[in-house]
Amino acid sequence: MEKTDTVLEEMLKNFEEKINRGDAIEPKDKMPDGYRKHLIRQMSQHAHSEVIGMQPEGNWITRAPSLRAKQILLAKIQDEGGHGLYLYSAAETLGISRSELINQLHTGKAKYSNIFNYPTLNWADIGAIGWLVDGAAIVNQVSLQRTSYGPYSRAMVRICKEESFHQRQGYEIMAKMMAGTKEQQEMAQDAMNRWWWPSLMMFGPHDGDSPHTGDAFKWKIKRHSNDELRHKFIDKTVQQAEVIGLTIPDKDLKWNEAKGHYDHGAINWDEFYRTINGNGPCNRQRLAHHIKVHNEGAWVREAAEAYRAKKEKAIFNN
Ligand code: FAQ
Repeated sequence: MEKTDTVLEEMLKNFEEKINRGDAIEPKDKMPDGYRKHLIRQMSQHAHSEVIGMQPEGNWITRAPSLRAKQILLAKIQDEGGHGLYLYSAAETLGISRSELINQLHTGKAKYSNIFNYPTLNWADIGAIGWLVDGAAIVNQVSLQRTSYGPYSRAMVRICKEESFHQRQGYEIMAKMMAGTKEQQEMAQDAMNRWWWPSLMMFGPHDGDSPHTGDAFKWKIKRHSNDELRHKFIDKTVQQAEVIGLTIPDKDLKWNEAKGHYDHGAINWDEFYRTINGNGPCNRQRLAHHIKVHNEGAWVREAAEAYRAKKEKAIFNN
Protein backbone atom coordinates (compact mmCIF):
# COMPACT_ATOMS: atom_id res chain seq x y z
CA MET A 1 0.00 0.00 0.00
CA GLU A 2 1.30 3.49 -0.91
CA LYS A 3 2.08 5.88 1.92
CA THR A 4 -0.47 8.39 0.58
CA ASP A 5 -3.21 5.70 0.70
CA THR A 6 -2.47 5.06 4.38
CA VAL A 7 -2.62 8.79 5.14
CA LEU A 8 -5.92 9.11 3.30
CA GLU A 9 -7.40 6.10 5.06
CA GLU A 10 -6.33 7.48 8.42
CA MET A 11 -7.91 10.85 7.55
CA LEU A 12 -11.18 9.20 6.54
CA LYS A 13 -11.22 7.07 9.69
CA ASN A 14 -10.74 10.15 11.91
CA PHE A 15 -13.44 12.02 10.04
CA GLU A 16 -15.94 9.16 10.30
CA GLU A 17 -15.21 8.70 14.00
CA LYS A 18 -15.93 12.36 14.59
CA ILE A 19 -19.17 12.19 12.64
CA ASN A 20 -20.25 9.06 14.51
CA ARG A 21 -19.48 10.62 17.90
CA GLY A 22 -21.59 13.64 16.89
CA ASP A 23 -18.61 16.05 17.07
CA ALA A 24 -18.74 19.15 14.89
CA ILE A 25 -16.44 19.25 11.86
CA GLU A 26 -14.51 22.52 11.82
CA PRO A 27 -12.89 24.37 8.86
CA LYS A 28 -9.33 23.21 9.61
CA ASP A 29 -10.33 19.56 10.08
CA LYS A 30 -9.48 17.15 7.30
CA MET A 31 -12.64 16.15 5.43
CA PRO A 32 -13.47 14.12 2.32
CA ASP A 33 -13.84 16.12 -0.86
CA GLY A 34 -17.40 14.87 -1.29
CA TYR A 35 -18.39 16.30 2.10
CA ARG A 36 -16.82 19.66 1.28
CA LYS A 37 -18.55 19.82 -2.13
CA HIS A 38 -21.91 18.75 -0.69
CA LEU A 39 -21.74 21.53 1.88
CA ILE A 40 -20.62 24.18 -0.60
CA ARG A 41 -23.58 23.26 -2.82
CA GLN A 42 -26.16 23.34 -0.03
CA MET A 43 -24.82 26.30 1.94
CA SER A 44 -24.32 28.47 -1.13
CA GLN A 45 -27.82 27.67 -2.36
CA HIS A 46 -29.09 28.55 1.08
CA ALA A 47 -27.18 31.88 1.03
CA HIS A 48 -28.42 32.73 -2.48
CA SER A 49 -31.99 32.00 -1.34
CA GLU A 50 -31.73 34.45 1.53
CA VAL A 51 -30.47 37.22 -0.74
CA ILE A 52 -32.75 36.57 -3.75
CA GLY A 53 -35.59 36.26 -1.21
CA MET A 54 -35.19 39.96 -0.45
CA GLN A 55 -36.59 40.84 -3.89
CA PRO A 56 -40.24 39.71 -3.65
CA GLU A 57 -40.61 41.42 -0.27
CA GLY A 58 -38.65 44.52 -1.28
CA ASN A 59 -41.34 45.05 -3.89
CA TRP A 60 -43.75 46.12 -1.10
CA ILE A 61 -41.58 48.42 1.06
CA THR A 62 -42.88 51.59 -0.59
CA ARG A 63 -46.48 50.37 -0.45
CA ALA A 64 -46.68 49.04 3.11
CA PRO A 65 -50.06 50.05 4.58
CA SER A 66 -48.64 51.88 7.66
CA LEU A 67 -45.38 53.26 9.01
CA ARG A 68 -45.29 50.40 11.55
CA ALA A 69 -45.74 47.80 8.80
CA LYS A 70 -43.01 49.48 6.72
CA GLN A 71 -40.53 49.50 9.64
CA ILE A 72 -41.17 45.82 10.35
CA LEU A 73 -40.83 44.83 6.70
CA LEU A 74 -37.60 46.84 6.32
CA ALA A 75 -36.11 45.18 9.40
CA LYS A 76 -37.11 41.74 8.16
CA ILE A 77 -35.60 42.21 4.71
CA GLN A 78 -32.42 43.55 6.27
CA ASP A 79 -32.27 40.41 8.44
CA GLU A 80 -32.53 38.22 5.33
CA GLY A 81 -29.55 40.07 3.80
CA GLY A 82 -27.64 39.42 7.04
CA HIS A 83 -28.51 35.71 6.89
CA GLY A 84 -27.08 35.60 3.38
CA LEU A 85 -23.86 37.17 4.67
CA TYR A 86 -23.43 34.70 7.56
CA LEU A 87 -24.00 31.83 5.15
CA TYR A 88 -21.60 33.13 2.48
CA SER A 89 -18.95 33.57 5.19
CA ALA A 90 -19.61 30.07 6.49
CA ALA A 91 -19.36 28.66 2.93
CA GLU A 92 -16.07 30.53 2.38
CA THR A 93 -14.52 28.55 5.27
CA LEU A 94 -14.74 25.54 2.93
CA GLY A 95 -12.20 27.10 0.59
CA ILE A 96 -14.33 28.81 -2.05
CA SER A 97 -14.34 32.56 -2.65
CA ARG A 98 -17.38 34.81 -2.47
CA SER A 99 -16.87 35.89 -6.10
CA GLU A 100 -16.91 32.25 -7.26
CA LEU A 101 -20.11 31.62 -5.30
CA ILE A 102 -21.78 34.63 -6.92
CA ASN A 103 -20.48 33.59 -10.32
CA GLN A 104 -22.10 30.17 -9.86
CA LEU A 105 -25.42 31.89 -9.11
CA HIS A 106 -25.17 34.19 -12.13
CA THR A 107 -24.27 31.39 -14.53
CA GLY A 108 -27.08 29.11 -13.30
CA LYS A 109 -24.70 26.53 -11.78
CA ALA A 110 -26.02 27.17 -8.28
CA LYS A 111 -29.70 27.12 -7.48
CA TYR A 112 -31.76 29.11 -4.97
CA SER A 113 -35.08 28.22 -3.37
CA ASN A 114 -37.99 27.60 -5.76
CA ILE A 115 -40.22 29.86 -3.64
CA PHE A 116 -38.62 33.15 -4.62
CA ASN A 117 -39.61 32.78 -8.25
CA TYR A 118 -43.24 33.68 -7.55
CA PRO A 119 -44.57 37.26 -7.73
CA THR A 120 -45.88 39.28 -4.77
CA LEU A 121 -49.14 40.68 -6.16
CA ASN A 122 -50.57 42.39 -3.09
CA TRP A 123 -49.99 43.07 0.61
CA ALA A 124 -51.46 39.72 1.68
CA ASP A 125 -48.55 38.06 -0.15
CA ILE A 126 -46.18 39.69 2.34
CA GLY A 127 -48.21 38.07 5.13
CA ALA A 128 -48.12 34.72 3.33
CA ILE A 129 -44.34 34.88 2.81
CA GLY A 130 -43.67 35.65 6.47
CA TRP A 131 -46.11 33.06 7.77
CA LEU A 132 -45.66 30.21 5.27
CA VAL A 133 -42.22 30.75 3.70
CA ASP A 134 -40.42 31.75 6.90
CA GLY A 135 -42.50 29.12 8.71
CA ALA A 136 -41.22 26.42 6.33
CA ALA A 137 -37.68 27.82 6.49
CA ILE A 138 -37.70 27.61 10.32
CA VAL A 139 -38.77 23.97 10.36
CA ASN A 140 -35.88 23.14 8.03
CA GLN A 141 -33.36 25.37 9.79
CA VAL A 142 -34.16 24.21 13.33
CA SER A 143 -33.20 20.75 12.14
CA LEU A 144 -30.01 22.17 10.56
CA GLN A 145 -28.93 23.64 13.92
CA ARG A 146 -27.61 20.13 14.55
CA THR A 147 -25.92 19.74 11.19
CA SER A 148 -22.38 18.34 11.39
CA TYR A 149 -20.44 21.31 10.01
CA GLY A 150 -19.72 23.73 12.87
CA PRO A 151 -19.89 27.10 11.04
CA TYR A 152 -23.18 26.11 9.33
CA SER A 153 -24.79 24.88 12.53
CA ARG A 154 -23.77 28.03 14.46
CA ALA A 155 -25.12 30.27 11.68
CA MET A 156 -28.43 28.37 11.92
CA VAL A 157 -28.79 29.03 15.65
CA ARG A 158 -28.66 32.76 15.11
CA ILE A 159 -30.77 32.71 11.96
CA CYS A 160 -33.55 30.69 13.61
CA LYS A 161 -34.00 33.30 16.33
CA GLU A 162 -34.63 35.96 13.71
CA GLU A 163 -36.81 33.74 11.52
CA SER A 164 -39.29 33.15 14.32
CA PHE A 165 -39.90 36.91 14.52
CA HIS A 166 -40.40 36.90 10.73
CA GLN A 167 -42.92 34.10 10.93
CA ARG A 168 -44.93 35.94 13.58
CA GLN A 169 -45.02 39.21 11.66
CA GLY A 170 -46.39 37.31 8.65
CA TYR A 171 -49.02 35.58 10.74
CA GLU A 172 -50.02 38.91 12.27
CA ILE A 173 -50.61 40.37 8.80
CA MET A 174 -52.78 37.38 7.83
CA ALA A 175 -54.69 37.45 11.14
CA LYS A 176 -55.39 41.19 10.74
CA MET A 177 -56.65 40.73 7.20
CA MET A 178 -58.88 37.82 8.26
CA ALA A 179 -60.39 40.07 10.96
CA GLY A 180 -61.01 42.79 8.37
CA THR A 181 -63.44 43.39 5.50
CA LYS A 182 -64.72 40.69 3.14
CA GLU A 183 -62.29 41.97 0.47
CA GLN A 184 -59.34 41.69 2.87
CA GLN A 185 -60.38 38.15 3.82
CA GLU A 186 -60.56 37.21 0.14
CA MET A 187 -57.11 38.68 -0.49
CA ALA A 188 -55.66 36.66 2.41
CA GLN A 189 -57.28 33.44 1.19
CA ASP A 190 -56.10 34.11 -2.37
CA ALA A 191 -52.51 34.59 -1.13
CA MET A 192 -52.81 31.37 0.89
CA ASN A 193 -54.02 29.52 -2.23
CA ARG A 194 -51.06 30.74 -4.29
CA TRP A 195 -48.27 30.25 -1.68
CA TRP A 196 -49.33 26.98 -0.03
CA TRP A 197 -48.11 24.50 -2.65
CA PRO A 198 -44.82 26.26 -3.50
CA SER A 199 -44.14 26.39 0.28
CA LEU A 200 -44.53 22.60 0.50
CA MET A 201 -42.08 22.30 -2.42
CA MET A 202 -39.45 24.20 -0.41
CA PHE A 203 -38.62 20.96 1.43
CA GLY A 204 -37.43 19.38 -1.81
CA PRO A 205 -38.51 16.21 -3.63
CA HIS A 206 -40.04 13.23 -1.82
CA ASP A 207 -37.48 11.12 0.03
CA GLY A 208 -37.32 8.42 -2.63
CA ASP A 209 -36.58 11.04 -5.33
CA SER A 210 -33.98 13.05 -3.40
CA PRO A 211 -30.51 12.20 -4.76
CA HIS A 212 -28.53 14.00 -2.03
CA THR A 213 -30.33 12.64 1.05
CA GLY A 214 -28.23 9.44 1.30
CA ASP A 215 -24.91 11.26 1.67
CA ALA A 216 -26.53 14.00 3.74
CA PHE A 217 -27.67 11.43 6.33
CA LYS A 218 -24.40 9.52 6.23
CA TRP A 219 -22.47 12.70 7.03
CA LYS A 220 -25.14 14.04 9.44
CA ILE A 221 -25.59 17.15 7.31
CA LYS A 222 -29.32 16.43 7.29
CA ARG A 223 -30.92 15.21 10.53
CA HIS A 224 -34.44 14.81 9.10
CA SER A 225 -35.61 13.87 5.63
CA ASN A 226 -37.43 16.20 3.22
CA ASP A 227 -40.78 14.46 3.85
CA GLU A 228 -40.37 14.39 7.64
CA LEU A 229 -39.85 18.15 7.70
CA ARG A 230 -42.67 18.80 5.21
CA HIS A 231 -45.06 16.86 7.48
CA LYS A 232 -43.89 18.77 10.53
CA PHE A 233 -44.61 22.06 8.75
CA ILE A 234 -48.06 20.95 7.56
CA ASP A 235 -49.09 19.70 11.01
CA LYS A 236 -48.33 22.97 12.75
CA THR A 237 -49.60 25.23 9.95
CA VAL A 238 -53.02 23.59 9.56
CA GLN A 239 -53.88 24.54 13.14
CA GLN A 240 -52.66 28.11 12.70
CA ALA A 241 -54.82 28.48 9.55
CA GLU A 242 -57.89 27.19 11.41
CA VAL A 243 -57.45 29.72 14.23
CA ILE A 244 -57.74 32.69 11.87
CA GLY A 245 -60.31 31.14 9.51
CA LEU A 246 -58.16 30.37 6.46
CA THR A 247 -58.76 27.24 4.39
CA ILE A 248 -55.83 25.09 3.28
CA PRO A 249 -56.25 24.69 -0.50
CA ASP A 250 -55.96 20.90 -0.48
CA LYS A 251 -59.13 18.81 -0.67
CA ASP A 252 -57.13 15.67 0.13
CA LEU A 253 -55.70 17.01 3.39
CA LYS A 254 -56.76 14.59 6.12
CA TRP A 255 -55.56 13.73 9.62
CA ASN A 256 -54.02 10.26 9.68
CA GLU A 257 -54.49 8.85 13.15
CA ALA A 258 -52.18 5.87 12.59
CA LYS A 259 -49.28 7.99 11.31
CA GLY A 260 -49.94 10.86 13.71
CA HIS A 261 -49.85 13.55 11.04
CA TYR A 262 -51.82 14.98 8.10
CA ASP A 263 -51.82 13.25 4.73
CA HIS A 264 -51.71 15.78 1.90
CA GLY A 265 -52.67 15.85 -1.78
CA ALA A 266 -50.28 15.41 -4.71
CA ILE A 267 -47.60 18.06 -5.16
CA ASN A 268 -47.06 19.33 -8.71
CA TRP A 269 -43.45 18.23 -9.21
CA ASP A 270 -43.47 19.32 -12.87
CA GLU A 271 -43.97 22.88 -11.63
CA PHE A 272 -41.19 22.41 -9.04
CA TYR A 273 -38.59 21.16 -11.53
CA ARG A 274 -39.61 23.75 -14.14
CA THR A 275 -39.10 26.46 -11.52
CA ILE A 276 -35.78 25.29 -10.07
CA ASN A 277 -34.42 24.81 -13.57
CA GLY A 278 -34.96 28.45 -14.46
CA ASN A 279 -38.47 28.57 -15.93
CA GLY A 280 -40.71 29.67 -13.07
CA PRO A 281 -42.77 32.88 -13.28
CA CYS A 282 -40.01 35.27 -12.10
CA ASN A 283 -36.65 33.45 -12.52
CA ARG A 284 -35.31 35.72 -15.25
CA GLN A 285 -36.40 38.88 -13.45
CA ARG A 286 -34.82 37.77 -10.15
CA LEU A 287 -31.47 36.85 -11.68
CA ALA A 288 -31.32 39.90 -13.98
CA HIS A 289 -31.93 42.17 -10.98
CA HIS A 290 -29.20 40.45 -8.94
CA ILE A 291 -26.69 40.73 -11.80
CA LYS A 292 -27.52 44.41 -12.39
CA VAL A 293 -27.17 45.37 -8.72
CA HIS A 294 -24.01 43.30 -8.35
CA ASN A 295 -22.41 45.08 -11.32
CA GLU A 296 -23.51 48.49 -10.08
CA GLY A 297 -21.96 47.70 -6.69
CA ALA A 298 -18.52 46.87 -8.11
CA TRP A 299 -17.12 50.24 -7.02
CA VAL A 300 -18.12 49.54 -3.40
CA ARG A 301 -16.22 46.24 -3.41
CA GLU A 302 -13.21 47.92 -5.03
CA ALA A 303 -13.24 50.76 -2.46
CA ALA A 304 -13.55 48.29 0.45
CA GLU A 305 -10.65 46.22 -0.92
CA ALA A 306 -8.48 49.33 -1.43
CA TYR A 307 -9.20 50.38 2.18
CA ARG A 308 -8.35 46.90 3.48
CA ALA A 309 -5.08 46.81 1.49
CA LYS A 310 -4.12 50.27 2.77
CA LYS A 311 -4.78 49.24 6.39
CA GLU A 312 -2.82 46.03 5.95
CA LYS A 313 0.14 47.93 4.49
CA ALA A 314 0.05 50.38 7.39
CA ILE A 315 0.05 47.52 9.92
CA PHE A 316 2.93 45.63 8.28
CA ASN A 317 5.03 48.79 7.78
CA ASN A 318 4.89 49.51 11.50
N1 FAQ B 1 -35.56 24.98 -4.29
O1 FAQ B 1 -31.55 15.76 -3.23
P1 FAQ B 1 -32.35 16.95 -2.83
C1 FAQ B 1 -35.65 31.19 3.44
C2 FAQ B 1 -32.83 20.85 -5.52
S1 FAQ B 1 -34.30 30.21 3.22
C3 FAQ B 1 -34.61 24.83 -5.23
O2 FAQ B 1 -33.49 16.72 -1.88
P2 FAQ B 1 -30.92 18.40 -0.74
C4 FAQ B 1 -35.51 32.40 4.32
C5 FAQ B 1 -31.55 20.48 -4.82
O3 FAQ B 1 -30.71 21.61 -4.64
C6 FAQ B 1 -34.83 28.99 2.06
N2 FAQ B 1 -33.94 23.68 -5.44
O4 FAQ B 1 -31.37 18.09 -2.27
C7 FAQ B 1 -36.23 33.51 3.72
C8 FAQ B 1 -31.00 19.44 -5.77
O5 FAQ B 1 -30.46 20.11 -6.91
P3 FAQ B 1 -28.82 20.21 -7.18
C9 FAQ B 1 -33.71 28.18 1.61
C10 FAQ B 1 -34.26 22.65 -4.63
O6 FAQ B 1 -29.92 19.48 -0.79
C11 FAQ B 1 -37.59 33.66 3.93
C12 FAQ B 1 -32.26 18.75 -6.25
O7 FAQ B 1 -33.33 19.65 -6.07
N3 FAQ B 1 -33.41 27.16 2.59
O8 FAQ B 1 -36.62 30.86 2.90
C13 FAQ B 1 -35.22 22.74 -3.62
O9 FAQ B 1 -30.55 17.13 -0.05
C14 FAQ B 1 -38.26 34.75 3.37
C15 FAQ B 1 -32.52 17.45 -5.50
O10 FAQ B 1 -32.91 17.71 -4.14
C16 FAQ B 1 -32.41 26.30 2.40
O11 FAQ B 1 -31.72 26.33 1.39
C17 FAQ B 1 -35.88 23.96 -3.47
N4 FAQ B 1 -36.83 24.14 -2.54
O12 FAQ B 1 -32.26 18.92 -0.03
C18 FAQ B 1 -35.55 34.47 2.99
C19 FAQ B 1 -32.17 25.31 3.50
N5 FAQ B 1 -35.30 21.55 -3.00
O13 FAQ B 1 -28.24 20.96 -6.01
C20 FAQ B 1 -36.22 35.58 2.44
C21 FAQ B 1 -30.93 24.50 3.30
C22 FAQ B 1 -34.42 20.73 -3.61
O14 FAQ B 1 -28.33 18.80 -7.23
C23 FAQ B 1 -37.60 35.71 2.65
N6 FAQ B 1 -31.09 23.49 2.29
N7 FAQ B 1 -33.81 21.40 -4.60
O15 FAQ B 1 -28.70 20.95 -8.47
C24 FAQ B 1 -31.58 22.25 2.55
O16 FAQ B 1 -31.97 21.92 3.66
C25 FAQ B 1 -31.60 21.27 1.40
O17 FAQ B 1 -30.69 21.72 0.41
C26 FAQ B 1 -33.01 21.08 0.78
C27 FAQ B 1 -32.87 20.12 -0.43
C28 FAQ B 1 -33.95 20.43 1.79
C29 FAQ B 1 -33.60 22.38 0.27
